[in-house]
Amino acid sequence: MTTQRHNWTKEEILAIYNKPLMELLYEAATVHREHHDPNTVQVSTLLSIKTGGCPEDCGYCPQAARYHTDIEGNDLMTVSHVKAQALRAKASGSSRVCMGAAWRNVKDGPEFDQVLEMVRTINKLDMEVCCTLGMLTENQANRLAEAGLYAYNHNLDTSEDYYKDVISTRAFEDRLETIDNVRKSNVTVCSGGIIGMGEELADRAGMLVALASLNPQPESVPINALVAVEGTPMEAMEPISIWEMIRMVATTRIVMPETQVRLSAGRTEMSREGQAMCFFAGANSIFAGDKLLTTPNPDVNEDMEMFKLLGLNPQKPFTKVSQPKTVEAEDSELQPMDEKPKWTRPGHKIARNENAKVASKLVSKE
Ligand code: SAM
Ligand code: DTB
Ligand code: SF4
Repeated sequence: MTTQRHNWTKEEILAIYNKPLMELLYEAATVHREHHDPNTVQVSTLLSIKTGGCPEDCGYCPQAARYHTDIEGNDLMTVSHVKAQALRAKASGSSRVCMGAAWRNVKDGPEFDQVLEMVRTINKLDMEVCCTLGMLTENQANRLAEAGLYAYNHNLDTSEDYYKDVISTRAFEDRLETIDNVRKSNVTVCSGGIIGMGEELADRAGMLVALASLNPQPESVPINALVAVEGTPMEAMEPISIWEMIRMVATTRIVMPETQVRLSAGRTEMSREGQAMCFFAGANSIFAGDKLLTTPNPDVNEDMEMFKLLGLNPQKPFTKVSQPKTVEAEDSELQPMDEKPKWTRPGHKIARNENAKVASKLVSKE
């Protein structure tokens, strides 16, 4: 079985999602341990550098100018304000700052230059920098890369089929094009979606098909639960149950074993027990800080207490180590084990790091 399989079908993914819960958890936790340290969780802090007034019509979003929500719009933040916020985030244990702008797309000019300066500034603080600024050209992606951007977030949000029911001002294809532009630069891809927008299970599976078929798969996949904000077309949407989040996280982990699965919007509604099950099912990243972009998020101190309770450690910046891959290969290609990572199941053969060619197609002996 290859580590990154790009030809998952919707039916296969639905079958995984609908497994008896204990089977699903066991399978997801097993995949998780083969590729990640189960006790390490990456922590990102969101910063809304340009809030509100967006021309798009994303049905879930409180920042769309056309909806009457309570959020306070702002102009682009100054670089010094961003630096101060990044320092706070670092002091509270975050390894990454993710800057969001309520833009349809990036426009070349002084505002983009200011964002590039923000990226350079945070980079100098020895933190990973992520941006989510809407659609990007290849040239803009390269300029962000040169400034030191680590990741670009651009969510598919839902399946291609359901996309038009959620957003009419751009198409699913446009999202894929931006992701492709990011992929051509050396910035890592962060792309995921939202559950609880009235979609069918088949749409959740469809979104995972689209994400998993990206080659390579995104380095990180945020799974958001809809935050139903008054004034948006989705204000009256029923909240999802924690079991749906656990199933979605577990399924994402199984179909994208190497990716960092981020438990994103919606954590204020989740108990510690619920979040613990998500971490067990393969979530290994969160957004921390008392605000997401415009809506509330758990208090940092409460998150750190939860980490302590669960024995989780925040990941240090720039330390993501991909675990050896598990694919079909001849036994003869394998080198003897040097040292087995403590989170790898017994019976799995591990390649020596120096044997990079073979390491990229290691074997799982089941
Ligand atoms: N404007 C850029 C864009 O759309 O790509 C970047 C910012 S946008 C707010 C980033 C992501 O936040 C969206 O793609 C969506 O997945 C998520 N998001 C926005 N509003 C949300 C809500 N109410 N609940 C959950 N996720 C939400
Ligand atoms: C992502 O997938 N979730 C984050 C981040 N990427 C940019 C944003 C969540 C926003 C929730 C609604 C709000 O706070 O405005
Ligand atoms: Fe604008 Fe992004 Fe919100 Fe859509 S999700 S309305 S593009 S800020």
